[in-house]
Amino acid sequence: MSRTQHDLTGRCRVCDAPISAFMSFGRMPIANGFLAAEEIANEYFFELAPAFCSQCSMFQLIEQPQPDKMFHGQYAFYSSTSRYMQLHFEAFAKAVMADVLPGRADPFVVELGSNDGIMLRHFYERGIRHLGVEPSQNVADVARGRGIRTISAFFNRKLAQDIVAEHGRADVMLAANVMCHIPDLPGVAAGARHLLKPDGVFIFEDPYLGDMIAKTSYDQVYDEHVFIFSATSIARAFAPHGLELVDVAPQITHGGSMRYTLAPKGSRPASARVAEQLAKERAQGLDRLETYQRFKENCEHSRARLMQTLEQLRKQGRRVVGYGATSKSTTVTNYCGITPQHVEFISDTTPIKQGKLSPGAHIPVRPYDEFTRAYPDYALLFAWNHAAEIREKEQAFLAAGGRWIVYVPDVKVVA
Ligand code: DWN
Ligand code: ZN
Repeated sequence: MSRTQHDLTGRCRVCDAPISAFMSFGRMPIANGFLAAEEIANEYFFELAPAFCSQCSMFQLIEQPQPDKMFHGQYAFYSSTSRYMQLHFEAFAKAVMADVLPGRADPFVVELGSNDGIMLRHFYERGIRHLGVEPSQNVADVARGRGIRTISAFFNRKLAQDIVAEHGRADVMLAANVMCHIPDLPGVAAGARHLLKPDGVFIFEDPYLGDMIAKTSYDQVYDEHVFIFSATSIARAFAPHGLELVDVAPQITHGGSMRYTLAPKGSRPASARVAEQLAKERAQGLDRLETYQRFKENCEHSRARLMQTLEQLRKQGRRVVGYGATSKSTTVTNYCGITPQHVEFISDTTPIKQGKLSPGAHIPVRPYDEFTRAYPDYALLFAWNHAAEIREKEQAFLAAGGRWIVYVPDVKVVA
């Protein structure tokens, strides 16, 4: 029997309280499941429905595909495709070296979901002991090719024990845009507590729930993002495992992210920023179900506005091309009903995506030169989180009369 919106219920992945979906984005394919025409018949779909746990405040998916359907030897996202993100991770690594590593003898740094080594390379280049844990073989191979020590595995308590047995405990654990992908958050928290030294720290960042709610950036919700975190939910999820939230730092990456620092309870004082952030989240209503019911209405409104714009341009015979075959765009195209009649193709610089069709909507993905060779009238900015970098390099598109269609925080056509 196929499940409907009404029976989308389950148990909180963190605290086990009963939860139910407050909305459904409908039938969704794997966000990074770019495919060939002959694979369409076997395309996998699931129901993308988020829930909010009133007990621990965790925003989560009711249903998530099996991890090996999403992270495997053909994983389509290579972190190093954005120059700005390279700079961001260099700064992140340097901040860790300056703030945490001084005074530590032969420190050991472990990164979860280290992808192609975009952050660990800075530790490797300085001869710092490091280990990447990356389940997607193809991106891990890129890191290994650069000399970065990487194992291909999913992190959990058992793996933490194996790492301790082979390398000893970690001074620092890092993760960027990874923790929100792991359904067994309690298992990772327990593994982290085991792996960390008593004075170690776990620093990770992920898209921030407060930004997603404020900007109606619903495209952060897709199969890989089983959670969207807040300081409130992170503090509550890690406390039972002896890890305390001791710092938070907002980031501009991925449309608004938060960096969380956790440490063994009592090992260091919590910064005043933590209490401030928790108060801010209460004021925003992140701990109340009504906030998510309003978010649902905002999503519906955004969808209507975007489709109205695209339909109008289609009727006028304008050429619209998508910019950036992001994971996020899979939610947008499938939730809104965007077809190849609305968007001729999606331009993307990632070779593994090119020549394929976008998941579910089956819009062709083409190399970037096809965008520059004959500029469209409009470019739908699916990679809106990289807007600064993209607008800087696409001035010729605007000069040629091209216009951007953006949908975060509002649907707008901009020069
Ligand atoms: O959490 C995740 C984040 C970090 O990365 C993963 N679940 C998967 C992935 O999400 P995404 O695919 O939404 O990430 P991006 O960084 O928004 O993807 C950008 C896409 O756009 C890439 O396919 C590369 C492409 N691109 C491009 O064609 N031209 C990007 C830039 C900056 C460009 O100039
Ligand atoms: Zn809960």
